[in-house]
Amino acid sequence: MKKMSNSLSAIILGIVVTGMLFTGCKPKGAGNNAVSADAASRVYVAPGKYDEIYMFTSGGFSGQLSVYGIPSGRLFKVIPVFSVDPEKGYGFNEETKPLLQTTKGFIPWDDSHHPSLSKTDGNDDGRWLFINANNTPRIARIDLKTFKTVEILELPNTGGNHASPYCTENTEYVVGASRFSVPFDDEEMPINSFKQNFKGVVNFIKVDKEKGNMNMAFQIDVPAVDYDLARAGKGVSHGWLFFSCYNSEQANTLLEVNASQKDKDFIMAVNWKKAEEYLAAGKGVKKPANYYHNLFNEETQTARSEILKEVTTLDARALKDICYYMPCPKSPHGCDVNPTGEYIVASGKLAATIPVFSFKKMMAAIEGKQFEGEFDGISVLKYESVLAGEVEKPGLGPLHTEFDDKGFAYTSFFVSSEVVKWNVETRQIIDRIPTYYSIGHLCVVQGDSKKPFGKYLVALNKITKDRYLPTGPELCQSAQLIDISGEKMKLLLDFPTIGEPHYAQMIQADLITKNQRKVYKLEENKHPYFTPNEKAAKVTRVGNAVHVYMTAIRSHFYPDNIEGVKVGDEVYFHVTNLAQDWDVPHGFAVKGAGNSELLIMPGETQSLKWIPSRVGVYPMYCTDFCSALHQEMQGYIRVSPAGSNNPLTFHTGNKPESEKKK
Ligand code: RUQ
Ligand code: CUA
Repeated sequence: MKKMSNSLSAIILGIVVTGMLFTGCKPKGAGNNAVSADAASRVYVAPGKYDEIYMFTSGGFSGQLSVYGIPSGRLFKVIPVFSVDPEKGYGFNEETKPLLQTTKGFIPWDDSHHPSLSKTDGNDDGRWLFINANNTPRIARIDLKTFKTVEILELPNTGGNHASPYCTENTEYVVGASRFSVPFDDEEMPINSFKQNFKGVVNFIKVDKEKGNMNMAFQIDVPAVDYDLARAGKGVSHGWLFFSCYNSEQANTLLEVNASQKDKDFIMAVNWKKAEEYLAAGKGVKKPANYYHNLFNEETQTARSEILKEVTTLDARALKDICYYMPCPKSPHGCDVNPTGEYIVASGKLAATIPVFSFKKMMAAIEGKQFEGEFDGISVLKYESVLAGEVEKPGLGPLHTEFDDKGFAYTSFFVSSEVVKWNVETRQIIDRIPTYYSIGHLCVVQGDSKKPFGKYLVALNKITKDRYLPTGPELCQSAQLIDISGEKMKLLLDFPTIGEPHYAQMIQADLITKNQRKVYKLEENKHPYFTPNEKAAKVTRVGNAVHVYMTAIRSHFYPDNIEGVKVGDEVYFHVTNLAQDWDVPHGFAVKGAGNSELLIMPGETQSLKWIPSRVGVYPMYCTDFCSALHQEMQGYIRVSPAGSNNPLTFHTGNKPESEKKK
């Protein structure tokens, strides 16, 4: 979005708002005086008290997800998802490396945009959170019992998984669609044959009701345009999905001009229940594909990758009643569905109004064949026949809309830097509040569910300018907390975010806290290198592979002296944390190791691979301050020359293990 801002500005400056320098524009009323008098007390969470709300914020180009408390704006945690994280050993320890495997190899980074909480009956159930990788198309699942990434599924034949990952009403599916239509994976052809050869794809990923495991159910082949954002229908529109798309010009170069030619692009309505019927009737075609499914097993505490070779596809051009296009003014971005499921709000970035579509009218228009024609084999409904009405003169550069529980919608305006509150039924504007500066997404607590909690809204801003102490050329991204409990919106708090906060989801805290896991029980640990107690600790050698079955407990490792390792050995430290108390992790690090530390939760086992390249005596130690004698939690590994005959010995305390046994 940050990059888009330049091109967007060129167009908007040229054709809409001459003279308005939008990236630097300071909305009226900017400054501290815009904050209401009781703001401090509204966001103050006294020491030892809990926040009322969790906010899960995407890290954008950091590839991660961060967890905040609301209303305080306190940062609790950064959960690594698509990017490696040495702080947690994520992508460095042997257990999590498979999560980042793809058909393009091990990928240590991605760009993640849209967190999506799992739903039951259209409401956030606090079980899992899904998030998309935009660059190398994948969807990840985070388990909210542990706040860990436990699954990543690659999406085949997809470019730029941006319209993703949106959950249907009961998390039957999460979906992801091509933002960059492409030829199939591993096919190359002239780029200017886009119109003839490139393909758009919508992925439907089935989610297991009990475990949450993802499975590629099917793909729908759709025309090659840029699918941007999506929402599932709910209530009356349950069974449908709505995708915004731009570039119906099907341009493949200079999109800022070439994809802004037409007056209208589309919202694509997808009848996924119908798609299921066609699949059951055998209309799916199995096609070869190539993609990774990486799953973390809670029992073995280890991720495994499987490579999948097939995908079932449905052709939207042949199966006419799965997909319909609704014309939508000027490069729509956000596509949001209100709590009843009746209204679909589409925000055209370059449009002067916000169209609100009616699901009821859409169904009647389909029934009555109110088509204005076809686009690339897909029926296009008549704009007037599906429109409930338009919000007139709402602001400049509308992007995203969320809802409260009182029938109001809140739309973000990137160019005019504001949030606008309007009535969903009458489409009258009720209030507007400036944001500092250039808001992208916004979120309301449970604001995409059937039951929003209309107390807070967070504006997720792209540009910070003068709001914080400067930090060199790059300033932090910023969130702003807004009170939406009354008729007038009130600014309460600014707080910085980690990475670019594309989207966030907020949820009432008790829906998450009731499921928290505090420790991993030792008796349930099925890790293949689990060491249940110090007596079971050992060091084994098979060829040049040395496996250290190690334990950690306050405040020592067992063993803490190891000899007989040789240069060029592949040493694996499999460290089990024997603690069974909440919040007692141990860390583990070895001098010169080319990866990261381990950070091992109570009852967990993690493995660090180390190939010593030089002779020496190498200290190792605990990196997480775990007790008064944490600093003493240390040891040594002696590394001898490659051909040496030093036997493998290990111990903690004075007697070497070899002597104790005598
Ligand atoms: S997109 S605002 Cu993924 Cu709107 Cu960023
Ligand atoms: Cu264990 Cu510090």
